[in-house]
Amino acid sequence: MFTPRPPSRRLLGALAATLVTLGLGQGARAANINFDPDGAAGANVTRSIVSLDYLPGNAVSINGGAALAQGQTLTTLYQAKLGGVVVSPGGNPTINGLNAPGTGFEITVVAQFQETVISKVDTPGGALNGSSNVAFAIVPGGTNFLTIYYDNYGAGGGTAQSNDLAGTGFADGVPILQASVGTGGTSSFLATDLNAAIKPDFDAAGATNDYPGVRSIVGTGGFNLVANVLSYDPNFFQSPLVNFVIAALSNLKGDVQSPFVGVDPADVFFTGYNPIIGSVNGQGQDFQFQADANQSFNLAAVPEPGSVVLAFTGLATVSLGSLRKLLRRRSDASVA
Ligand SMILES: [Ca+2]
Ligand SMILES: [Ca+2]
Ligand SMILES: [Ca+2]
Repeated sequence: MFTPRPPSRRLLGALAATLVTLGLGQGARAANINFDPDGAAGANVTRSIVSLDYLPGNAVSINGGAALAQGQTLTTLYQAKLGGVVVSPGGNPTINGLNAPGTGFEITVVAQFQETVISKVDTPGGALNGSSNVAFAIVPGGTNFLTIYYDNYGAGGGTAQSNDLAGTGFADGVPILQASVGTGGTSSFLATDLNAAIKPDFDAAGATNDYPGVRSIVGTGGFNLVANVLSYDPNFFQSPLVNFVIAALSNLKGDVQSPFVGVDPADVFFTGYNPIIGSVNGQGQDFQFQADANQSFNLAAVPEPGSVVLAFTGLATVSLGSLRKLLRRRSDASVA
């Protein structure tokens, strides 16, 4: 099995510096990007897209279960497959072969990052309710990466179409974008039935309860990851990417929620991690939840000719000033 290697610290440091000097320092701008879902070699055409629209996928916060406490930092894993693209002015064009069983191709996203509990408000409630409202900040450190794969599984070659229930096939094929999950992101979750004696089934997705006997607390939330692009394949991403936002924000729509209703809970994550949720998800060690995200992009801002001229003028002024100072010191020294 191919396990994605997290980018080295040195590379991340270099990236951060580059972002400040080239991209974010000059104000990256949100924009449509040109995206070819099967690369230059595949039959699908390049489109100007507003966002990548992922299908509901799986996330797990390790140690995010019953013992979750304010100030705690925990690791979260996320994996999902692309369902389509959103174009402007509105629409989801058909992408031929995307997720076609056996014969097609897929685009999958996997991420690992750390988050810290910045607030946790528990409300006792009555016999049925009892709520907990938790807010997180995405923090640097630990193993941190986000990778998008293109996998032409229909062509053979030993890769696999991803399987949500098994949790397999998400980190194979060809990496077409590598990023680090940066600071500035947030996430939240509101659990609403902590006191209920009988919790709903953990797996209410599809025709089958694949986790008989396992139940879950009920709640919804959202996340908003800001990721910095380390590298990308220009055969797929045909715009100068700087960073992007991958978000599942609509609490009402249940973009983040448990129990699972729109996708089967994964047995294992792409790192090989088996969630430890116990008999009630959210009351054991880990917390596993459904996450339905969209990804929108920021492009490098092209500096205007005027600002470049000003910058050079500024440098010239400093240099001339230093020169004058130096000359003055020399003449002072010669007087003394
Ligand atoms: Ca193509
Ligand atoms: Ca795959
Ligand atoms: Ca199921």
